Amino acid sequence: MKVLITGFEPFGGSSTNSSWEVASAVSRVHISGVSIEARLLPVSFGRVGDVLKGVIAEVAPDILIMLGQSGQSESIRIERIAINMMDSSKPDNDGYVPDEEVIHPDGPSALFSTLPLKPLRNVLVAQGHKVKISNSAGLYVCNRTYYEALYHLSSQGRATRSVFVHLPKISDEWPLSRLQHTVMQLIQVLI
Ligand code: PCA
Repeated sequence: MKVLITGFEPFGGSSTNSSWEVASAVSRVHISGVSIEARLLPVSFGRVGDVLKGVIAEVAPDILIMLGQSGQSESIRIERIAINMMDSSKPDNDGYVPDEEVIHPDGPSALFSTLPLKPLRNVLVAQGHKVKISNSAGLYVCNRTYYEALYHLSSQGRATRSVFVHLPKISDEWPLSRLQHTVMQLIQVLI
């Protein structure tokens, strides 16, 4: 069983990104019969799709978990939907600011996670983790990444099941160990 877990480089003037801190920490944990590969993604509307396709081809995962940081979030958000749109008032790390741009003109308006999210959420909540299902990953680079993954995997006919998860910033309430514990549990439930 192969799990690919992605995180992002810092953006918006921060020096760290909780998604990469967690992805790299989780990939160092050993679970028998499971390989967990972590890869770093650029916060770039223009480049993230090709980088993601490259790592999917390289790792050929059974499960793809994409992590992103959402500063405002009070809980860990399991994202249900990716929207075929990019829009932002803030530039990405290449200085690009999209204005209501479609990601794939031939793609559907929205694509959905290929994992059973409610059972996953229910198990994690029962274990005491603070997680909820979210119906919007925003329209910034995380949403683009999620859409790209779901579009690419389905057009390639790959059986990889995937989900995007937004994490809060690391803080006193959300130390790295807590975020890591929830993501590790999420992987345990999925495998
Ligand atoms: N969060 C951003 C992009 C990279 C990240 O970690 C987002 O929510 O779109």
